[in-house]
Amino acid sequence: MKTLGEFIIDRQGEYPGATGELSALFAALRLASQVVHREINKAGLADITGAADLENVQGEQQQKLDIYANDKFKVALAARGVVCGLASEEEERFIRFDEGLNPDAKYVVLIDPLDGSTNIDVNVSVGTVFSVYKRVTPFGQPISERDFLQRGRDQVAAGYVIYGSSTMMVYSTGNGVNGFTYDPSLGVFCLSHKNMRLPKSGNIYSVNEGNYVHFPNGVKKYIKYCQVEDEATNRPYTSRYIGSLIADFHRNLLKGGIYLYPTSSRYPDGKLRLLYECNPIAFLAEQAGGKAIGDRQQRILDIEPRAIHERSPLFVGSVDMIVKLEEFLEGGQ
Ligand code: AHM
Ligand code: MG
Repeated sequence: MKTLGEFIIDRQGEYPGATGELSALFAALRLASQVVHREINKAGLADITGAADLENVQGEQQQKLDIYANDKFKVALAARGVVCGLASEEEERFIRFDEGLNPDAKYVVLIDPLDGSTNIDVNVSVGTVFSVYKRVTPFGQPISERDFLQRGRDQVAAGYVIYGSSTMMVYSTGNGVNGFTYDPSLGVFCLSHKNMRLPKSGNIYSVNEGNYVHFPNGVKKYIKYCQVEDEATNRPYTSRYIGSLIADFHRNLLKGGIYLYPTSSRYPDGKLRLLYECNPIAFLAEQAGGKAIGDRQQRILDIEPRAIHERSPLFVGSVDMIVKLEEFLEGGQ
């Protein structure tokens, strides 16, 4: 049995000149996620569920655990000395750690500390999703927004923690995807899913169909295609939607499937945030052999970001299913 810590040290040897900074960053993510795991497991017993009577910058109601998780990841990442700045779904502006604390740190992190947090109150899976880049601002100069507004293809690492029936961390540093299951009795993440591959095709589609009437035509037609009977292509597909991006993606990563969050009248630009939801998931999907596109069929990882909290439609999953969807997007407007 290999622990996450051992795995990271082994892998570091494969990168000549590695300084251990990325390993330290992962140690921070690991520690914060263990603390969040502990807290989530008390949901229902302690007074930690429900709304916090605060809104985030996007006008969304913050949950108590959103704020808790944000604080834990922020503190853990600041403390290791390897991160110069953090952008979070829960913070209006990026946070600087380069003033005094970590002036020479080379990484920036973008994070949704607790995604799908309304699922907490009903004991359904939630997650943390993160993205890591090298700063572009020269050392010695104050970091700026452009350190965060990098294209997804420039990610150094990305991953998520899923707090499900068990807690797992799944990540990639651009050399495949590996998954680690947390053993709370030992307090360690153990390598349980080596070199994860997204099946080339599948029979699961995941979308909030309640918004169907507001979807673009191509997406509507694709959903109908998923529902039509055809033995050769294993249709009708099965519909599975948890409403927690990480849990929906995780299932599809293991089983094969497609996740869709298109534009709708409520969310004309899509709901998911490009920088700390779409990009890390797209990076993992591609690293596992899958595909991730936006509504103009552009590769998610090639989108030039304009704002930290910018949204994007997202279609991600098994490559054959995304290619089929593209036919509908092309013809469907
Ligand atoms: P959040 O970051 O505020 O939790 O919202 C993101 C979540 C995703 O996890 C999930 O896929 C999506 O919102 C569900 O949205 P909807 O309820 O519109 O289907
Ligand atoms: Mg989110």
